Amino acid sequence: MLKYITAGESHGKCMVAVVEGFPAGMRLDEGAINNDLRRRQGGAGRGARMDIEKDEVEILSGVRKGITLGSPICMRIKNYDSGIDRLQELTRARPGHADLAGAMKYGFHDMRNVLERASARETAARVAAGSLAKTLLNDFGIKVIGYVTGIGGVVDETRAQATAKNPEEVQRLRDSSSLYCLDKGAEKGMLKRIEEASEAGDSVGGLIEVTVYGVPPGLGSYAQWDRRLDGRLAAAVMSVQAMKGVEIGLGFRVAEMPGSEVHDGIHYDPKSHGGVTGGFLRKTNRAGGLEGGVTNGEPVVVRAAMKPIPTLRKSLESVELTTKKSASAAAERSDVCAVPAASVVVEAVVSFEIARAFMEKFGGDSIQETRRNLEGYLKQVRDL
Ligand code: EPS
Repeated sequence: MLKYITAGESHGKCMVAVVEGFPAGMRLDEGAINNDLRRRQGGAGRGARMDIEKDEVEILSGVRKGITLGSPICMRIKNYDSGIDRLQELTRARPGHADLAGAMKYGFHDMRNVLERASARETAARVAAGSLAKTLLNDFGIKVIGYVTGIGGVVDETRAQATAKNPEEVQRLRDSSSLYCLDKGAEKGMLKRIEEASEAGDSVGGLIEVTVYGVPPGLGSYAQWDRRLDGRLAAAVMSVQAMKGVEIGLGFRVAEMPGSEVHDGIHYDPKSHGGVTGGFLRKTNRAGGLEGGVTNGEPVVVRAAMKPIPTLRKSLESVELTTKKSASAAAERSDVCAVPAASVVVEAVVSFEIARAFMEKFGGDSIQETRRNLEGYLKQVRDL
């Protein structure tokens, strides 16, 4: 089974991702991983730490002459701001961070022991793993694109059209925006909101959407609760630091609308989807590409809500752990808005989960074997 773990503290020596179960025979695209790492460091609203770090992946195992071997792939990203043992104690928990809950759980008096691992710095390792998964998916014509759809209450209302546009156009729009947003007008309003928050010593959250194009039908399963792909995607996305909500397709809006306006009618055109769905198609995609926890061949659409970064210059109320007296929360250096960066992380975890479901369905120890299995299955779908 395809899986990964990460290791590393925010100001330790490095961040590490180990990917296990990756098939042999794939050309590993180090440049693509580094490009995603660079994107994760960017986006307007980032703080001073990102001027220090220069995230680049070093591949330590699982690859020979640029080709995967089927063995675990270990990837390391160096931390330049790495003085973990010299950093001062944290005894005034920051509301919204893992500080206090983590201190109670592990019995730490110094909450730096919590924040170092809870920090979103860990997402650099997740992006490396997700980017690797994305290379695998690209090989099979599946494209995963994450973009920002809202910041601090300014929402890109045009975003719903992303699924109708072709993926190249969506990626071009995303990559030409300083906030990884598809609409210039909305971007302007979002930038203003970040500036206002920055001036006020505050922070802002936002909305992220990820669309997966070219997914074959049949990933995930309705046969058991923990095989439903919508549930697995939701868990993966919710596990990203600062996420507070996840939606698939119409998401929460389904609760307000009648059934006749929620479900996607079924049509048939043998030429649709390049034959991947056996000719079945939908003219709408309100289900976000998932029915019964199984992909139906339409683009998978996942949305996430990110809370504002909880480290504020304008400190929140807290309690000093030693004296138990009221004190303002520790005001560490921080980002004002990390929504663009988080869109790269959500794109990465969605990519990994789709790749995991893809490998579960088609299996194979080598890419060639996986491809044979996929082709056999697509013939079965066409002959339905
Ligand atoms: C983070 C706090 C900041 C962010 C960090 C996440 O770091 P520092 O405490 O060193 O100023 O910059 O994000 C990253 C380092 C990163 O690579 O994204 C936190 O507390 O979660």
